[in-house]
Amino acid sequence: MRTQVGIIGGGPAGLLLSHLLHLQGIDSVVLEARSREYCENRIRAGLMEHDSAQLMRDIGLGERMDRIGLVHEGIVLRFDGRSHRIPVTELSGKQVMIYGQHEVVRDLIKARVEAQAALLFETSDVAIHDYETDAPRITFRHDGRDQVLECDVIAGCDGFHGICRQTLPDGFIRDYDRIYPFGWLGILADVAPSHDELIYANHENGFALLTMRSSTVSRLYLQCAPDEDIDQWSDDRIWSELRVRLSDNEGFELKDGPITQKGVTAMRSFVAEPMRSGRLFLAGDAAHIVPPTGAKGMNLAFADISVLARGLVNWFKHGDAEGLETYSDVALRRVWKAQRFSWWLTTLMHKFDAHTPFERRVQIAELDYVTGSKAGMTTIAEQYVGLPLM
Ligand code: RFL
Ligand code: PHB
Repeated sequence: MRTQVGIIGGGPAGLLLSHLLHLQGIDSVVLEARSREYCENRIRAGLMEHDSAQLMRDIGLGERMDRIGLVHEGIVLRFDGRSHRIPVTELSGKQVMIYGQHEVVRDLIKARVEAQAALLFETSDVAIHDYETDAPRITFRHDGRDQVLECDVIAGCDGFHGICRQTLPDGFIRDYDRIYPFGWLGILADVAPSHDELIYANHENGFALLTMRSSTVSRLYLQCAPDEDIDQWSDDRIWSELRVRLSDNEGFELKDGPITQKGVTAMRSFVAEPMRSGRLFLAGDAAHIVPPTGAKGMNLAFADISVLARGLVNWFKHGDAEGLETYSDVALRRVWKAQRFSWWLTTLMHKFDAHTPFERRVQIAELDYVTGSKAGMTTIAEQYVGLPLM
C-alpha cells in the first residue's frame, strides 16, 4: 500500500489532519488501534476554543456542532463561598463551544468515511521505519494480515501512550514533565446542568468543576488522589462531596441524577521537544499533554494540525519545505503558552496538601485579585477562549 501521508492514530489530531489534507487533494491513510465504536464513544474533552469551533465550520463540519453544541460567553470562579463571573466574550470578543470530543470524532470519522478514505480501525503491531530517509514505511497488522504502508511522511498522532514518540532514539527528544499530586474523578449524569455556565470551585476539600455535555447531561469533576479507588465512591458520596465543594453563600443548589459513567484521570504536564525527526512529525497528545483544568488538550491538537497541514500542503503542492522545517518551533511556541496557562489555572484552583497556611492564603488572595481586576480577568479570558491557532 502507498500513500502520501501515513497517519498513526484516529483521535482528533489524526482525523483532522486526514480531512484537511483531503480538502487539498493530498492522500493519506489513517491507522487506528481501536474500533470505530470505541473511538466514537470515548468520553474526554468537552470545550472547544473559539478558533477550534471556527475551524470545524471552515472545513464543512460545523453544522451538527452549531445545532447541538452550547455557546458559552462566561465562566464562574468560586472560592471562599463567593462566586465571580468572568465575562470571557465581553473581555476577549470570542466565545467557546461546549461540544464533546466524541462528537468531534464522530463528525470527522463520518466525513472521512463519506470521502471513502482509507481509515483502518483495529490495526495492531504498528511500527515505523526509515523515517530519517525519504522513503518512510509503516508496518502493521490488519484483518489478520501483515501489511506495509509506504509513504512520504509519517504523522505520529497516536496520543500520549502511542509508539511514535517512543520509537525515537534515547537522547533525541528532551522531555519536560510535571506530575501533580492529585487526579480528577469525573462523572457523567443524566440531569440538567445546575448552572448555565461552567463553575470552577476552589474549596478547602479540593477542587470541583461543574460542566456539561448538553441541556440534559451534566459532567462534573472532583479533585481526588491520583490513584483514587473509584469503588470507594458510591453515587451518594460523589453527590454529597460535589454539593460541599460547589456550595456558595448565595444558596447555589446542585441538582443530582443518575450517574451513567465515572472514572479517574491522573494529571500531568508534559512536552517532548522537538516535535519532528526527519520525516516523522508528532502532533497532539503524542507530543504533549496538559492537566485538563484549562481545557486545552484537544485544542492544542487542533493547533498543531493546523500548522502541520499548512506545511504539508506547501511542500506537496509547491515543493516549499519551510513550513515543515519550522513546524516544531512554531507549534511549540503555542504549546508552551497553553502549558503555562494550564499549569497556572491548575495551581490556582486546586488544594495542595504541601501548601503551608501562608501559601493557601496567597492562593486565595491571587483569586481575589484576578477576579477583582479587569486586567486579571482579561488575561484569563484571552487564554481561555484560546490564542490564535497559528
Ligand atoms: P488521542 O485522542 O489520545 O488519540 C490518539 C489515538 O491514537 C490511537 N493509538 C494508536 N493507533 C494505532 N497504533 C498505535 N500504536 C496507537 N496508539 C494509540 C488511540 O487509540 C487514539 O485513538 O490524541 P489526540 O488526537 O492528540 O487528541 C488529544 C485529546 O484527546 C486530548 O488532549 C483531550 O482529550 C484532553 N482533554 C481536553 N481537551 C480539551 O481541549 N478540552 C477539554 O475540555 C478537555 N477535557 C481532556 C479533558 C482529557 C481528559 N482525560 C480523560 C485525559 C478532560 C479529561 C478528563
Ligand atoms: C469538560 O467539559 O469535560 C471540561 C470543560 C472544561 C474544563 C475541563 C473539562 O476546564
